[in-house]
Amino acid sequence: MGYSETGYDYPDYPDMRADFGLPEQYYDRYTEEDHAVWRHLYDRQMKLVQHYASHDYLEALHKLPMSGDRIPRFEELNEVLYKASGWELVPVPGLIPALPFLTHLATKAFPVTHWIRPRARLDYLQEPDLFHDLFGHVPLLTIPHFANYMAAYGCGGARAFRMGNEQYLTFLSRLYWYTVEFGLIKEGDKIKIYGAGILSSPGEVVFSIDSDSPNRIAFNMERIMQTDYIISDYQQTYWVIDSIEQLFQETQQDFKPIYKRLEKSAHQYGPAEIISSDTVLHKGTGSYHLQKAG
Ligand code: HBI
Ligand code: FE
Repeated sequence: MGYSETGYDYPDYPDMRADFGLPEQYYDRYTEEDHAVWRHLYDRQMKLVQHYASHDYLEALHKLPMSGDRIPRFEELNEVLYKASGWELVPVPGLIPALPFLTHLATKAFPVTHWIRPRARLDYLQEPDLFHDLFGHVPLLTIPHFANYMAAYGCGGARAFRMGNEQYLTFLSRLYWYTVEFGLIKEGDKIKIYGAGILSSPGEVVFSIDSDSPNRIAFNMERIMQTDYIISDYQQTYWVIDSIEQLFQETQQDFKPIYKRLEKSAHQYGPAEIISSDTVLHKGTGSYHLQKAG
């Protein structure tokens, strides 16, 4: 069953905790085919990220016990991760409700889907799998500034949840989407990738950096909070930060006045829109026509 439109029921996981965490990774349940899929995805992405990923990400990736041989063991990753930033991985059945997800982040735990996609779904899947979470998200969690951004995001998200206004969670999920999942970062005169959704996708690694089609705009938190995003295709706009530290600094303020201001302005920008106050680094041609990914 798993995540469905009606909610998050996981009858196949009777030992799942109330926080949607699982007691273990079930490492022995991985088949040779699962390990072969991991090898295929890892080798394919490693060829790409060497050139396109941020220096921070690459440096962090090489410090982790993660290779193309076999699916990594969470307990081995946790040893390095906990020493580096105080974080650890929590095995989960897949997508979990926003509040438990945010609460895990707030307590320095990253929910990682324990299953890996089947070969038939190599290029596209609706929800995060083991490869997306481990290869895309985990390396940056070894970097304190980024890990602290993620914990602050979780705290802010749980606080927004308490405020009881759906719109505040929408503002935050846009911020998460355009940074943690699809964020770009300046490195000298180049633009590189740090977003997990891009780093774990073969096509979007090249598209987000080399294609003329999407906009690339300097990071602006309140603008991002008002900007819709696309779920099942490449992004039409990428937001570019100056540094991971900049991202962390943005969270060191009370978001409540920001929510109130944005709620009043009720502005909502489309995914490809550019407005006069944007610092546009690249104005996209829009030549890539959205196709519903398989
Ligand atoms: N659950 N396992 C998992 N992984 C996610 O990335 C995730 C989630 N639940 C909710 C969610 N992301 C988003 O709604 C965040 O913006 C909170
Ligand atoms: Fe993700």
